[in-house]
Amino acid sequence: MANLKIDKSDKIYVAGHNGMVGSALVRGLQKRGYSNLLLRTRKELDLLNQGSVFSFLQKENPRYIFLAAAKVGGINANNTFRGQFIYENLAIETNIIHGAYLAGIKELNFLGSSCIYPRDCEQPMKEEYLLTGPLEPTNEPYAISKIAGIKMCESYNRQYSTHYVSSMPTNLYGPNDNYDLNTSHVLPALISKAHQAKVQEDKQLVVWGSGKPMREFLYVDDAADALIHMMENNLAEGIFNIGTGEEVTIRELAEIVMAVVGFKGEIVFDTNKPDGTPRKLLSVEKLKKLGWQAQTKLKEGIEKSYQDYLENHEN
Ligand code: GFB
Repeated sequence: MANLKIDKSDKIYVAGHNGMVGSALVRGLQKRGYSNLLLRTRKELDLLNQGSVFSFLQKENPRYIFLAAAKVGGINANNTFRGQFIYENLAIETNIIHGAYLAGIKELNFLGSSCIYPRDCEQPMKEEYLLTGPLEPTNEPYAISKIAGIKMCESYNRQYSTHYVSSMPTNLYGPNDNYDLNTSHVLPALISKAHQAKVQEDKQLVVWGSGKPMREFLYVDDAADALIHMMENNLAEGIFNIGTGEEVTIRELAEIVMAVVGFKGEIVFDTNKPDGTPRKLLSVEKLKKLGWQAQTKLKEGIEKSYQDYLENHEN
């Protein structure tokens, strides 16, 4: 357990507050009455710049840090921008985690991803399966950077008695998602493609890969809720998976998206595109035992996301 309970007026730094997870965290924290949020845009603070990050943390000295800043993207972005994914994520993590330690900040929650687990991992994937086998090649640089972050938290806790925890969310979606078809994840891509196909009265929806991989999807406000729950429960160390415990095939996902969007054409699979990991279902028992469970059903979450797409991202 960490030292003291967090107070609603304590200064909380959300790194990456303009991203999908960071913005959901800000919504969630404000809803619960946290009134002292420390936020910096990329223009105000370059997280790749070690000196700037160190002096910012020294000066502001937040009580708690959510490390939600990261270079992220879907299967194509991960596979194409491999150098940027490993470098930028390592730089952001080392700057913030080491900077937090230097500034005497004891509590931090580091966000990773379910792709840290081995490609052919036993399912559902428990936290203890980390580093028990080779990784999925399409996102290995990203996964390695996130594993480094987990190990930094663990090592700093042991050597310096910090309370740095790591959270591993499954595939997230929701407001503020990225709809660029080259770099996005599958869910926003399918929402955008199905909508455009409906508007243009196309007959087909192109889905990458075989449609057979299975994925677990969590609405981002639920993920934020889990992260705040972790903070409020004073968790002090370890890895915590965040997911729904339920999975669908990519084909099933495309069918749900088509039903929500109202596109009635047929699905065609572009098998020149990679499938990636065959399955990655998280075991969510650890957080469940601590009283947290996802609330938003997949169809309901997709309906909300489609609404956000129509209001904010269609053009
Ligand atoms: O969401 P996604 O890009 O990433 O793709 P991953 C999931 C599955 O959906 C893959 C298929 O099998 C894709 O081939 N898919 C079908 C599509 N149609 C599309 C499409 O139009 N766009 C996209 N993007 N996919 C990422 C990792 O893995 O997930 C990251 O690369 C991270 O490291 C993140 O862990 C959560 O689930 O395969």
